[in-house]
Amino acid sequence: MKLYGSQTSPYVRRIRLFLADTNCQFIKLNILEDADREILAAMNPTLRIPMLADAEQTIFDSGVIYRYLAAKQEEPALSWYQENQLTVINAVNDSLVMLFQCSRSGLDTNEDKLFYNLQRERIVTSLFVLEQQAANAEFANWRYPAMALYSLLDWIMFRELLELDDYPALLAFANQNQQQPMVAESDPRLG
Ligand SMILES: N[C@@H](CCC(=O)N[C@@H](CS)C(=O)NCC(=O)O)C(=O)O
Repeated sequence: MKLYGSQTSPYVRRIRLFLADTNCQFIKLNILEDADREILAAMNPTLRIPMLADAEQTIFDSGVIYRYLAAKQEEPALSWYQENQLTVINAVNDSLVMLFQCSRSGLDTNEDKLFYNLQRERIVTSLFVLEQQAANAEFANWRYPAMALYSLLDWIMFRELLELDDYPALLAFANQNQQQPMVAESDPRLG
């Protein structure tokens, strides 16, 4: 099996954390660089990472890759509640990726514009719920939702996208999981 992605992507990292105990090969791509972009385009028309190549199949989208791997490893399925947790984590992640790309395009995302306001509002409402859930120790087990949350939080800190001081339970969760398998090797700061 080969996982394609970047060192910095939080979507790639959650899969790397899930695959920590396997010998899946990690192929590092810089998707903004021509040669790697050709590999990306040949494998995934959505032009996003991660992608997983296994035998004849290529699977894309981290959520689908997770379900594929979980089925292969005979992991118990996530509950609907955990699926909702992932949706909330993804909502924050997607909005932050979009704002980050806007910033990188030279746009001022602090402007009072509908698009920016909608993303900021979603980020706040979603992080509020994740904070409550972390305070209730709902991410105490190092399973896929916790891995996805950890990858998001550490990416937020790495890119300095948000001040997390208003979310003490999320910060505590991030601190408590720094020693988990594959966390050090998948640190976006190594990218
Ligand atoms: N829903 C996708 C989102 C993946 C995603 O947004 N990946 C980002 C990197 S963090 C990406 O490839 N962005 C490229 C682009 O937006 O053009 C998943 O869960 O895999």
